Amino acid sequence: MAKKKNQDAMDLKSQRPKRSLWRRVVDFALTDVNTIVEGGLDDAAIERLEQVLLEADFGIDVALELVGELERAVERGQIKSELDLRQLLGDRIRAFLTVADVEPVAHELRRGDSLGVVLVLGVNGVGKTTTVAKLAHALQARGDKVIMAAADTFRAGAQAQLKTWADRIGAGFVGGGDGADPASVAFDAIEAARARDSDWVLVDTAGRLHTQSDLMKELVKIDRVLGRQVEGAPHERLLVVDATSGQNVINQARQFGSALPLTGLVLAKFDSSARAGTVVSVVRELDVPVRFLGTGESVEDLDPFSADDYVGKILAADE
Ligand SMILES: Nc1nc2c(ncn2[C@@H]2O[C@H](COP(=O)(O)OP(=O)(O)O)[C@@H](O)[C@H]2O)c(=O)[nH]1
Ligand SMILES: [Mg+2]
Repeated sequence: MAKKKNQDAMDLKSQRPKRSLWRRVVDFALTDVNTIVEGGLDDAAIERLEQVLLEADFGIDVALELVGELERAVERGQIKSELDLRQLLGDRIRAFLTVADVEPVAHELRRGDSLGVVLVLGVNGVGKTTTVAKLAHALQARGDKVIMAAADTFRAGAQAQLKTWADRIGAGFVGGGDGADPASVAFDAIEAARARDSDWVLVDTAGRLHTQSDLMKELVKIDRVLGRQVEGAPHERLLVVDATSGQNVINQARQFGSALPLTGLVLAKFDSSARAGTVVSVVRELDVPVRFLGTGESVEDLDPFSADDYVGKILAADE
């Protein structure tokens, strides 16, 4: 479990540090910002800018909107310097990331009076189990008592993987063995939390069953069992997505989101080759806020998501 946090994200093909979105906008799309300030955006520059935004996975709608806004601002003479340009992009991207009815402290997990129940969802391999471990670690570090529930009973070894994390973190563990009924694991975990006076139950789930509809049915069943046992549970339904998988993330979010109302997204693997725009297009498309970024493989590698930090990072002036 190497910690990669301190390494610069690398563009694997070129082995050079990855350029920030801002650098790419300036270097590839708007080769000479002064010309644009004076003479406006010509078709070639517009096309290059769209290209840069699409390559960064903003998706077609957001890319077109951003370019349109920029064009209008240039026409109105509102862009007088590189700084104006950067500010405009930053403001627009920040606006895209703002979901209407989200509390300001988006990373605080919602909970009930006696117990907080968090259901963690997502397709295979995206980082669900690791995210459960990271959340458990963060909650335990502030003095809360956590039970990790292994409701992925489908994939061989999934139970053992979660148990290993629980032991390492010092959290409680409830499982049912490979092949057990996941809803009964969820049930047992709530019972155990009451018996042990725990503060949280974090439910890890399967990412794949025999069919997609089997999976969704199972998740809905787990959800219902949790809701019957604890008022308002699950208080969070977090969808974990792999930040490197680009626009596929949107399809995943749509599928899970149509089975259960999601309360937030966790973008795992944000440390590797995440493209800047994925976050923006997902939030825009689904109106579900990003709550955390996974930034590595160890338990500390989970950052609360902040739109300001995010925009600051992707529009950083230096490479
Ligand atoms: N680099 C990196 N790797 C991660 C991150 N989160 C999970 N992983 C790795 O992704 C792989 C799959 O993770 P896992 O939690 O088992 O996925 P699950 O199938 O959704 O439960 C493992 O090798 C994890 O170490 C992350 O934020 N960054
Ligand atoms: Mg797993």
